[in-house]
Amino acid sequence: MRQGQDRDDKVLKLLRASPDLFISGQSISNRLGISRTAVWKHVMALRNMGYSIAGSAGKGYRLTPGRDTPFNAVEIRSRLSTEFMGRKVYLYKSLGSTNIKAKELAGKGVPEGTAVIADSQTGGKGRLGRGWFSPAGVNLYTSVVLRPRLDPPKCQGITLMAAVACAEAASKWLPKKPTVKWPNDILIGPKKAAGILMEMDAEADRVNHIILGIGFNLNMTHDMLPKDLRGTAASIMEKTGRTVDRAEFACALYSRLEKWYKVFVNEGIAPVLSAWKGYFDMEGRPIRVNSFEGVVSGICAGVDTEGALLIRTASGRVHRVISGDVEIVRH
Ligand code: BT5
Repeated sequence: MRQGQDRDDKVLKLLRASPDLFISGQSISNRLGISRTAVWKHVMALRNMGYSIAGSAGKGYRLTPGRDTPFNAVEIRSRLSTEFMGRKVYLYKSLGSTNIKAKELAGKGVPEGTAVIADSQTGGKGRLGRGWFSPAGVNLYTSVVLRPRLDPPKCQGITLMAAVACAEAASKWLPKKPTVKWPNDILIGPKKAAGILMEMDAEADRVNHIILGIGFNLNMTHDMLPKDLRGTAASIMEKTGRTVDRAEFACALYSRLEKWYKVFVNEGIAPVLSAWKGYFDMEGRPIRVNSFEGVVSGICAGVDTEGALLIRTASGRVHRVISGDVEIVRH
């Protein structure tokens, strides 16, 4: 890391606050408590990242907002309004999996909320050994490190908490709110737009860390998809026709994650579940659930107070499922 690199985002933030206006080097230097030479170095670094910053002797510097904002850690930090979620962010051009990198960082003791982003993943992970299709330049693939002081079994609710955060963040870009599919999918219409993968490292009565991984399809187009996902995957841009600024989306997501994580840790799962139900439209519909105990078909009877899925079978018996895959049965 270049010395002082962590201030690039502060200079960017100041320049962005007055778009199309010149701010003098002296004023930036006074506001950030750094020398004018340091200001100049930050401006040079930002230009190298692709920002268009005009400099004029006697007037100072002016940021010309570009059509394509660079997708990098400085851009994210300059837009972030959270206390800890995403405050430390590592962005890579390509990774095997952001969950694996975040786990490695968690082992080194990084603070709670540390985030990893990859522009593309070569081995993006789904649940149970499945994969996550992660092409470059279009979507968000991120993992955050959490260290809740909760009993490990209680932490299952973190997947539902993340689903609420994802749905709430995406609602800002969508004409109609997305829906959630128990336990870890966000859907746009009937198609999957995001998946959540929570991995926990815990002892009997305490959590060492949780890696919360989220893949959100933002600007991916249908022709990019492999054949097996063509009928089932969707992206926000496909729905709206408008490109989603990935840095802006990442910041919106971290802000909702911080909000709902605090609610979950301080107040428990009840308020999270009541928000989650606002995005859940499967109740009363015929479903088939594949879990460790086998396949159960019936009518979705909602979720219980712990977030487990309930299915009423033809015999009238209600099954409770704590993990599994749900398929909506269409007649
Ligand atoms: C999930 O698993 O939905 C969890 C996906 C989590 C991905 C993120 S990306 C950042 C972080 N780092 C990682 O390595 N992973 C996390 P599951 O419920 O098992 O769903 C996986 C299934 O979704 C696959 O078998 C495909 O059918 C489908 N799928 C794969 N890629 C997709 C995509 N981009 N969009 C929609 N569906 C996809």
